[in-house]
Amino acid sequence: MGERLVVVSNRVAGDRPPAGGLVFALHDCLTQMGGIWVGSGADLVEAPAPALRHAPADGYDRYLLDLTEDEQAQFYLGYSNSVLWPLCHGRTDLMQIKRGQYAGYRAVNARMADQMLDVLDPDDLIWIHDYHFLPLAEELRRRGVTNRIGFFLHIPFPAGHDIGALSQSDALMEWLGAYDLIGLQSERDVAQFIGTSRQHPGTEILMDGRVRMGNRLVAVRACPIGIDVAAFQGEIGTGEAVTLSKGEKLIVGVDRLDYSKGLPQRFDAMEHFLDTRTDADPTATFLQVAPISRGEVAAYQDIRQTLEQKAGAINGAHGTPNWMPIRYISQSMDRAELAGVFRQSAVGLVTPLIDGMNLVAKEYVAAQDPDDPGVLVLSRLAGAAEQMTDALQVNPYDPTDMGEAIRTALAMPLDERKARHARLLTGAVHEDIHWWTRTYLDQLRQVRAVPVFPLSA
Ligand code: GDG
Repeated sequence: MGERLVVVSNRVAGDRPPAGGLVFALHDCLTQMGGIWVGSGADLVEAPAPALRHAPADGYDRYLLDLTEDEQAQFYLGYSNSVLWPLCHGRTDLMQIKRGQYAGYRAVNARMADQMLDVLDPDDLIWIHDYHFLPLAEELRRRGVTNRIGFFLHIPFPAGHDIGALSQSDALMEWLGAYDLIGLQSERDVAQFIGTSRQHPGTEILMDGRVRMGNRLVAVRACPIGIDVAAFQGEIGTGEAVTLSKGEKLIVGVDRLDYSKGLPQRFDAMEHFLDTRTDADPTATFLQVAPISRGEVAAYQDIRQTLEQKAGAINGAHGTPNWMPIRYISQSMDRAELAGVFRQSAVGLVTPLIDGMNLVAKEYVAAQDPDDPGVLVLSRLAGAAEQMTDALQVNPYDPTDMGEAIRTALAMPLDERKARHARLLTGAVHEDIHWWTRTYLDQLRQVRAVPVFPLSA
């Protein structure tokens, strides 16, 4: 049998075309290459099924592990999103370590490995995604799987000093040692990984950039995810436009409602801009779209309240009967509408406190009119900042810095806007989503974590 691609990720595309981000990228890759996609089902079940549920899709096969309510609580909302997500985003203060979560996380990974054995072939190229399934390769290896297994972490690799907050910090490195290739979003993440590896017993950094982990050699590479530029541009013009008055400029932010996205600081930046406004500044309305995600986790409820209060206070202080400076929407928008709003906006604000990559930054650039483009204001702490050096880069913790960047962006001459945009667009087109999958999978085919002698035999 020839090579077949097996992708594993928590979310799997449903029957309708996927809306964005990771799911879109993997759907696109599998549609082109064929293969199978393994992940969690959308609905909860009463009791675990004895096998993965087969759900064919157009061009590839899906196999779903349906979670019980308890597994959803411990594996997904618990260990994945209340422990690993805050850890990787530098928010150890928001970690909610509770009894049963870790066991639930391990149990779902073990069950996934057990049930995957029924669908795996010896020549399969296995590509596991994200923090939900960190231990999956180790589980598969224990069951005798010798295939090449790659991992891609979509979120930042945790800082060395934060990892101590994870009760299973040693296990983390052992899980990673079971892969052949660890893909990370940015060079910053690779540096974090190397720094952490140095402190981990039994791990050694080799001259060729590989890492000896226990008795295996693992390759670690930065491979920044991109978008399908043409597909996103194809959405423009099909959605409804935002109504603005004459001369009014639009500033846009689009993020899942998440504490890593720097939204309170962004609202403060808008407040700074309004507080220091002069007659030279145009009237600018800030539209923030922030669909609720992980609403069951307490930290996500808190951020929502904070934003509602800030929006109300800023509008109360600066609004007039005919104009409100902030339009804040906590519902999801249609993708076509989103593309149109990006196109209409003079400024795109993408200011996460930390982010693995951030696809909105790339989508904003893709959506601009090259003859009259808007300006991207980008956090220097987003993974995307390494590639997108022609954005106006800001410190997302500093509302004054961001407020002044809004002013600079609104006043930027057309020539400079065009030059910056052209370079950003060239980058987004060159390192797009197809480049990402091709580059990652080519590397996975080339590397092999050959077993070597243990360090201290
Ligand atoms: C993780 C990492 C990394 C948002 N609101 C709406 C909507 N979106 C779409 C955006 C974009 C996607 O969701 C969000 O992607 P991001 O990359 O910005 O962020 P995460 O969800 O945190 O993704 C991140 C990514 O994985 C991929 O590796 O870049 O760093 O955290 O596509 O447009 N789409 C629609 N309506 C909305 O209201 N239709």
